[in-house]
Amino acid sequence: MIALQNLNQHMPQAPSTFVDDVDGLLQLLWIVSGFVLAAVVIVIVTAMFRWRRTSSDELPVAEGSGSARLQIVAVTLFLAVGAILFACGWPIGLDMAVAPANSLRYEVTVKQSEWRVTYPDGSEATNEIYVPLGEDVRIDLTSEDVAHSFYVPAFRVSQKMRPGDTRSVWFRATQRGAFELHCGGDCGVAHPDMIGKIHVIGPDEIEERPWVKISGDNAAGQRLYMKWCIACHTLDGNKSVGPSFKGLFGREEEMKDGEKITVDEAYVIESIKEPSAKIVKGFETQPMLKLPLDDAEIASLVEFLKSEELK
Ligand code: HEC
Ligand SMILES: [Cu+2]
Repeated sequence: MIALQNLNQHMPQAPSTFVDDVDGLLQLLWIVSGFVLAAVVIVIVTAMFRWRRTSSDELPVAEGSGSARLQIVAVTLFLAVGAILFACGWPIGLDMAVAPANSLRYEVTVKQSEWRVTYPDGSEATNEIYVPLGEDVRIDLTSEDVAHSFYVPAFRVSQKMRPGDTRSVWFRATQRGAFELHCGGDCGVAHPDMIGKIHVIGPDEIEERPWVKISGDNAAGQRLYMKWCIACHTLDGNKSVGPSFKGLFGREEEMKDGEKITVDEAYVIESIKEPSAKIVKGFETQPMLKLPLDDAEIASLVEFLKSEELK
């Protein structure tokens, strides 16, 4: 049991109503498998010593001399264990498969490498899905290219999707925070970039529609940010792989070689076009890569980076 508890600590924390059920089932499987493993090993080791062939003229045991009763007991026991596991898993599987009728309806359309979400009110966003705490959320999933899988490890939720076929998944989040959304299917070269976020916020906060800010005046730039930069740059002032974009314009910074600069348009454009030209001090270890953006795209990114929300 101690080992099991340790194992649990390595699993993601418990922020949806499915977590206890799914983890309980997993623990049961560990325990049952443990017993089966122990039983098999004991039988093998005992047999090795007890029924060892001791002399070369000892004949093998004749066929048909086994115990029919033992076989019946063993088969019944395994069937019973199987039936118990099935009985424990079935209601959980059913619960996860069928969304409650009055769930909030979201739609997510996927292609490499973005998750496009349509909110219950019809507005749209990319890669960031805001859901209200404590409410049932149903997400209808479709793919535009290949098979993917909507996988939120922290919620114990995963659902495959294929082009031309709508599947759905549901959950009720029980903890505020941002949880990672991954593609659970090995869908191709862009697979590792298919990372989104599920933001769990209060039902009152969701009325402010935080995702709509994302598609305001600088929608084009925001979308490019979501697509190319979000993995390494935050908008909230926190350091990520690279410096945050919060308060970027006008910021005074020191470069790796000690040079001091003030962030302006020319510097930002250079940072995007020639990332290695100037390296910010403290960010030397993981370089930024050159991204395939054209001048128009860079211009809309710059507009977005200058916008009011980021001051
Ligand atoms: C793979 C991670 C990664 C991605 C993706 C990425 N960057 Fe960076 N970026 C960095 C790192 C690391 C630095 C700091 C080192 C440097 O200056 O090159 C940086 C620095 C910058 C700077 C200078 C910041 C400052 O405080 O001086 C700008 C501007 C910038 N990136 C813009 C972008 C834009 C725009 C995108 C998306 C189109 C983007 N980056 C995508 C890693 C990344
Ligand atoms: Cu995928």
